[in-house]
Amino acid sequence: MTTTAARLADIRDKVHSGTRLTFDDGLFLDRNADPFTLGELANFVREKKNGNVTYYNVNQHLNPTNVCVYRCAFCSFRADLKSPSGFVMTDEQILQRAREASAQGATELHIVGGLHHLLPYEWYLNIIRSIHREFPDLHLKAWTAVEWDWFERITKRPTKELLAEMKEAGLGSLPGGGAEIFHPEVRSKLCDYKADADQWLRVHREWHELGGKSNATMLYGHIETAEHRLDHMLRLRELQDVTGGFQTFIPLAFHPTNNPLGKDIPKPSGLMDLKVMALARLMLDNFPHIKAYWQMLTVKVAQVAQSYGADDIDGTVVHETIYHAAGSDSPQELTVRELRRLIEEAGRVPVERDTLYNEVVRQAPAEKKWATGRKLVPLN
Ligand code: V47
Ligand code: SF4
Repeated sequence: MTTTAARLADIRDKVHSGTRLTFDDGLFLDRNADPFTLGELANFVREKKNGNVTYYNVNQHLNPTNVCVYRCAFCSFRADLKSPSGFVMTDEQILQRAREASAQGATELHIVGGLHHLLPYEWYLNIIRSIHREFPDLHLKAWTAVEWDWFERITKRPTKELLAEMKEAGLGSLPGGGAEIFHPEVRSKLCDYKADADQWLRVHREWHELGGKSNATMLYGHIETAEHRLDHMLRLRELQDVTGGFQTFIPLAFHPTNNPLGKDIPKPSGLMDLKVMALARLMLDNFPHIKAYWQMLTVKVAQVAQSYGADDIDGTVVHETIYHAAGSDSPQELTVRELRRLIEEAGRVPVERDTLYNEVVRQAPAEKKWATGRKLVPLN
């Protein structure tokens, strides 16, 4: 047996016996394992944790403003304060979106946006309070750790106090955005001024300490190396060992259109998407779920990813703007029927979940509501 084959056999044994992989194991796999082997190993873990199920949810995205004080090099969504493309939604527009989501059977509203130069923290708090008051059944997954760090900067109040206050007002969970790549070698080039790795991790730790759940992301396929990706995942794994508050890890493929970073960098290939997905499943042994976010991976790769470690495909997602600004050619929404069909086609059993991974059992299928007055969007 060659040294490479022996090392791979050793890692295979570790995976099969549930032994945690090290940074060096991950690096070895990243450099040496072929896609079939990676898929086989990740699928073993995926099926051990989640059987044959692929989760989806019925959700909508709400981005109340795109005006942002930061200038992340990868961002195609932000606008300057005085830019004609900048927007701030009115209270009524925001409530109208929540009304629309609720009427269409959504269980979750995913709310994130820019860090506006002038809007006070109370504006963000009021969004949560007013939506929750009118639609208490809608789970509000809102504000990334970068936004929480911003709230601390503008209020001079500790994030834990703000998190507790917003929880009281109706906040349901935290989304995983803003993580990008934690390692300072890369982070300083992507987004030098916003919350750093320690601040991002602290906000999630505090939220977990308050009894909340959250997600984590990683933006890959730009200037980072395999070492940076592994470092990122291991920092998350370490916090998860302490709190257990993360639900899902979501690798986000870099989209290069309309942003400074994308000038000389192509979109990551489908094979890279699958490799990152598989390594995430293998390294993050304490994360219950890995999500293949179809909006950014494309429907086709998200389907294949169900055999490369992923057990979640996200939701019906209406009004997605962050990826579409950056060149995503995925459809803006999928109906429940389409989502279920593509999961079944991938050989998995579709299960609708709420944000906290409770199964949603509906009297009338959500697709009936979705079909009303809506055009079915063909799969790409
Ligand atoms: O933090 C921005 C990323 C994130 C680009 O928690 C880009 O369930 C690629 O976090 N190319 C926001 N990525 C989206 C996000 C998310 C998405 C789906 C589900 C969940 C969840 C969270 O989008 C940002 C940033 O990392 N992003 N621009 C771009 N050009
Ligand atoms: Fe602002 Fe977020 Fe875009 Fe960075 S990624 S510029 S923080 S909107």
